[in-house]
Amino acid sequence: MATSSTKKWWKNAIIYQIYPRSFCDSNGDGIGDIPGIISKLPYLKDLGIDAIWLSPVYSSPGYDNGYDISDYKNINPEFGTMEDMDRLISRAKRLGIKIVMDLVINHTSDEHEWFQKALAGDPKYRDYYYFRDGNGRKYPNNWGSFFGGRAWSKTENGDYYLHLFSDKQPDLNWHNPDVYEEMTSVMQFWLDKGIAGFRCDVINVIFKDNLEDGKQHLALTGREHYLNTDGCHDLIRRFNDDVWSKYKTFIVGEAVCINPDNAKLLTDEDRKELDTVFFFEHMDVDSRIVKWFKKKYHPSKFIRIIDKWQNTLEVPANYFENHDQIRSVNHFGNTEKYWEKSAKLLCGLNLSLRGVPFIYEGEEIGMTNGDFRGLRDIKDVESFNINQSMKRLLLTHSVRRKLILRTSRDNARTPVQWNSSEGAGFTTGEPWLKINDNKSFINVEDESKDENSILNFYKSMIEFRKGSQAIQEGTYRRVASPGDVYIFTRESDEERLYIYCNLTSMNKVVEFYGDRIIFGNYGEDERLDFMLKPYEFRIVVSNI
Ligand code: TEU
Ligand code: CA
Repeated sequence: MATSSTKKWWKNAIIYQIYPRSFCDSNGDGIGDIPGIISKLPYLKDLGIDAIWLSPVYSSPGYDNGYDISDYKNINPEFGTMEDMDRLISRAKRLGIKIVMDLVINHTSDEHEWFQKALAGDPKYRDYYYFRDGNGRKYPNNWGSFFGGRAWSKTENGDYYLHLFSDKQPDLNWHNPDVYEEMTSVMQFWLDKGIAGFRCDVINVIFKDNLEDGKQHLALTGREHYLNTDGCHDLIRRFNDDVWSKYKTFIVGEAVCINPDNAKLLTDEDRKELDTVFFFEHMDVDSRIVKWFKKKYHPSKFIRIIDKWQNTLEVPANYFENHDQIRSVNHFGNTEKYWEKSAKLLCGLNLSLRGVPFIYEGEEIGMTNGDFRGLRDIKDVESFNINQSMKRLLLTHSVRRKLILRTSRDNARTPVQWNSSEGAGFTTGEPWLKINDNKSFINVEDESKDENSILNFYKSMIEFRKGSQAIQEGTYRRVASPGDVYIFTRESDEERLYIYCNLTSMNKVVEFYGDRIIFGNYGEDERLDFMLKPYEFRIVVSNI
């Protein structure tokens, strides 16, 4: 077993994701920024997290809110300056908080100098991307984009370039060794500044085997030519060998459409690729192929998926929400009758599973989906493109409105609610995205004062996890129970914990094990000995 000095710092870390645009605005322009983040570091310290995953702050025209990068070694002026960034890194370091940056290397912005030079005809830079002619056909191949529509757009010269995401995000050609040199230099640049690792955006699609037509697929025609290719594994191993292993990094890959076998290959310690991956299967539990078409959510299925991944990965990256998903309390909880209890249950579950838990900004106060008045309030490029695709399918406005409002990524991107004032303490100006009306009672200031709030539940649960060897390092085992109640053990040499999660809004009779309840979201006077109440979470200890 590793000693404490050789043990990897991230194995017991709790990581908090910041989506900079929506976190805290320091200068009243309605857009969150780096000085805003710095001002909230004491809050994050007090919450008890160990590291921040910072969504992109690099120079960007912002068509995909920073996931379209135009200069990897500079800061978007909307977010601040390089001095601000250096200050964020050093202030966070003083508080013992590490910073993990987003690394978006599948594509650049079309406004990146490389793409601009490529468009101007410079052969060196044309080979950084995929330019092809239509060959007399309408498109070079039949691939689809993640954001709907085709994966190719036409340039002014009449040829096409590949983009798996929006047309403002041309894909890089990872067959070109110059691209490798450029990007490893970017990684080094930031690691030398003292950042602690990367969250690698869509890492398992970066290497395209070939550009042949793909099998027809409802959303992602072509994917067999770029998902989890051998070339991708090779590249990651080289990143690790040439750069990451020289620093004490934590590398988490966002792995789209990933199954357990592929995830194991990406994260197997001996293969020296990634430390862990974000999987999507639990997020898609209620989707029909694409997330726009929903089906009923069954907690039993959700539990089976989480259990499967607990048993798949050496160190699972656990999360219930992020900037691409709807709010977890809407997704897996009940915002009508059990908003508080279900938000606390999700906190308890996330923080008692095996692995590295991620908390997304606002999740710790139980923030809910956006209360958008209509499609005009939605800003996300994905929603925009999907709306266009749905128009082509002749869906009516009211159908498109319904489908998009309940699934749009903007649901998780509404500004963080710091207090109940008009700008929610997020901004003194006009916010870039509508602030939820429920800031009146869902906000940091009020929840800090209420000892039974969701925020204070997060704080105690984080503290509990930090003090528990069983949760931090123990084994995991699911215990037989009714399908929509999740019971599992976490066990160390000293103790066995039984974790109970009732993921429904009904009372559930279950078998109780263990000796003593040591944590829960129902108070002693509300609890029942023979069953779990709606969304009840309990930790019971049994001494061994
Ligand atoms: O997301 C990749 C990804 O799979 C999502 O686009 C997903 O398909 C969609 O959000 C489901 O609604 C990453 C980033 O997290 C996302 O914000 C970026 O837009 C995308 O890559 C492109 O960089
Ligand atoms: Ca600002």
